[in-house]
Amino acid sequence: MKNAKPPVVRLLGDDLASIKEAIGSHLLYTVGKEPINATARDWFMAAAHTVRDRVTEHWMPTLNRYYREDSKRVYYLSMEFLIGRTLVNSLINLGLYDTVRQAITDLGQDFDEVAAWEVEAALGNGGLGRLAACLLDSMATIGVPGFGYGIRYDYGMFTQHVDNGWQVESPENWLRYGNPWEFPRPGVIFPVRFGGRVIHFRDVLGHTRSQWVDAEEVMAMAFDVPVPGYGGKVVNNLRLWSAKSTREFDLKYFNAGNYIEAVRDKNESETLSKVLYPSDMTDRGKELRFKQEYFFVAASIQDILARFRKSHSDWALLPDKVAIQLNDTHPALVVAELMRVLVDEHQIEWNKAWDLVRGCCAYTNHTLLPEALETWSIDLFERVLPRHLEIVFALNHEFLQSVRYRHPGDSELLRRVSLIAEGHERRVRMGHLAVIGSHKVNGVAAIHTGLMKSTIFSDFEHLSPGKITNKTNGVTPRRWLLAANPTLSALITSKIGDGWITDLDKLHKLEPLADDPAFRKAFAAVKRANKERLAAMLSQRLGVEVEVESLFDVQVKRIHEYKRQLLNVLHVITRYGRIRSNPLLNPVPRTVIIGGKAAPGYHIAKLIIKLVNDVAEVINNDPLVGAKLKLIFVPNYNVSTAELVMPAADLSEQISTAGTEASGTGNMKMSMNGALTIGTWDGANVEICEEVGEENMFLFGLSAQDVARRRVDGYDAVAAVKADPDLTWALEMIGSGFFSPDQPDRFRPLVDILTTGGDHYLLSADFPLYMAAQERVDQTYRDPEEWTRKAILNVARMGKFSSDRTVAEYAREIWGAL
Ligand code: 26V
Repeated sequence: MKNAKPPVVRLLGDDLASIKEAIGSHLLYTVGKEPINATARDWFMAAAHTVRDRVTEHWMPTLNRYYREDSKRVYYLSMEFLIGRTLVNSLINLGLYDTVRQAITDLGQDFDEVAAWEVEAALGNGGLGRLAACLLDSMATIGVPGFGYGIRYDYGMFTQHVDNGWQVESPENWLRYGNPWEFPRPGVIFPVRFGGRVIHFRDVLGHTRSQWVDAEEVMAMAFDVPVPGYGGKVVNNLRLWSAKSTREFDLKYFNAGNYIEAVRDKNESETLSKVLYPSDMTDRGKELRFKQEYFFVAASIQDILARFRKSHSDWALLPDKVAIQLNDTHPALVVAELMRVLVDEHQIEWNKAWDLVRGCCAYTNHTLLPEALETWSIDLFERVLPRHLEIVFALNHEFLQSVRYRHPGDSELLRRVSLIAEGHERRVRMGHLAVIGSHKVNGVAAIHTGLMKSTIFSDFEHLSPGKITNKTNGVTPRRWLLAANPTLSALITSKIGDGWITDLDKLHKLEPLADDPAFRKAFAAVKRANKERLAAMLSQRLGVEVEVESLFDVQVKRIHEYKRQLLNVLHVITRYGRIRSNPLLNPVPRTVIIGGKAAPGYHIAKLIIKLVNDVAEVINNDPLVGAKLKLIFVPNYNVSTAELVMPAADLSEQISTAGTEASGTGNMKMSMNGALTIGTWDGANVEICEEVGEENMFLFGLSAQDVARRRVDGYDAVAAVKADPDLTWALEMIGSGFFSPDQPDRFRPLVDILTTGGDHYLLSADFPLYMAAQERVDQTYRDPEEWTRKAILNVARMGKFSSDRTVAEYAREIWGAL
């Protein structure tokens, strides 16, 4: 009877009366309050627990079913999961949104206010972490047995304040009031070791064996977060590891009577999961970061293998039952760790172990930028993970032997593909380790995958043709359309039914409606309402009033030179100059909205934020300009802010230097919500264009090939600036201190980067083309019917960019799990 299917027992009611009663009970029994003294946060907690109970009812049966059916599990290993708030999303996925909203209202509370008390889970920097969250939603929705593994940081992404125009970071203690969505698992706890040394010996059979000894130990304790798919039937698991000092460690000190020392050291060993590194491209080489990577890799591998061993004794089955997806190289230590466990701890023969590792692992690359490609110094590696370094050396030796065999005499090739970069300091290349340890490697948009093959991994493409494949990113339409834009969703559903929610290609049915004036009117009204909603937030949070009739021109993303927020500002300044020099000009009124965080140590990015704010200060207070132009920096751009901003955008700015933005996902979110894109031939913009048609976008600028060619030929930035009077003037304004009279040379570094510094991201090369594209934007916006028609076609043709499609491709072509 072991395999008999147990009935799914549901004890909890989903009707209004049951929900009201449940919220009341949780308020009393879980929160410990009564309606008379409950705060909005208390009501949030009560509502969250009510929802969590109902999620949990499907969670255990899902996990039991995977066990019973011995399903192949997909493990998504990621240092980041940028989840955002959970309440509304879970309600929607469970089909309980209307009921719970009504229940809370009946209980005398404002639902939106209650929901706003949720502190978002910001365990990620940006695109990479948010993608992980979208893929989890889609895995649960389409029924892939997907398990996320990550770190439960005490401090996730910092909160950004703007003080006198400058970014100021403050730590976000998101767990302060407790996290209602997590289940602590004090019983699921694994040791993770660091340091020590390796001993080599011969076993009874005469085989050479290695053992890692004298290492320090930290414990990894699991916290589980249920992940409900749309429809609520499948609920997967996200397991986040938290560091705990070991018991032996506690006793050693306490018994010695050294209480204070013990507590101090205990805290130290628990720093591993304290804080997310807030820089998404740099901060390489930091020891704590390396330890964090190993910490979650070691814990996850123990957990994965323990689960496998519960139902299997034959190791050869591992790749049939376990798929491990490496989200960038951050978990690439999996390759060495899995080898170590299989060979050293389970005495599996080296070559067999290697086949198992490669059978399980696959690696996703998310950037080509050299400063973000991880390498670790041999010194650090050896000190922290001595046995792993031996394994890396051994793998490298074998790999290079195989290359040498196929390409005798090509020592340059060996040098290029080696896992070890030789320089003044030798370093382990984590990308190369991930590539050789995986059966598939993928990029996140067609152009990015193409560039991977022709640049950073070109040698591997020749050595193993077919290993590198493309999996274009997507976003979950549940959070980014259904939840974020209820009015547009209702309009869509009223016309084509609700099938689009799980089959986004169905949006195609909207196409004919682009030519229906009544539908256009309704669509435009929805956009206007969303702009009003955003305007209200801006007014309340920043005290600025914006004109809802104006074109909302939005660039929201991390602040990076390659993303070229500076190019956006140069356009704004040019526009300002034109308005000032011609007061009779009647331009299309614009509200330019910029939001994003800068890495705390990235001075140029912080200076760009200051520039945006200083320029805004001048323009927004110039009576000659009025509503014709406004510039607004939205502080603390995060998932919750994105949910307000995306539906309100008219124009989506995606203007990275071609070849630098791997995919972008904000581009998809805005297009899906009816914004037109002004963008470069970069990342997923290229594929969005293939879908929606070039006539429905404003693409401009150099191609990735043009960019590469200019850089090789040598680019004369000074000449490029001189050649363009608008650009010359805008830079002159910035450089002369017009926007910073209190400190005229404040922005000199920015001007220098674009001139004497050589303008690495080629802003000056694209500037005239960008201005021309902005001109086309204005002309189109002057014809509201035409604008709305294009906006509708954007929505109708975004089906490809559902993360359901992305996950289905991974499942079929990489994981073998659909
Ligand atoms: C690198 C590092 C370096 C060490 C310190 C911490 C850290 C954290 C993250 C990263 C890699 C960031 C790469 C990244 O976020 N790429 C973005 O991935 C998105 C999802 O695929 C994609 O849409 C964006 O275009 C891409 O920039």
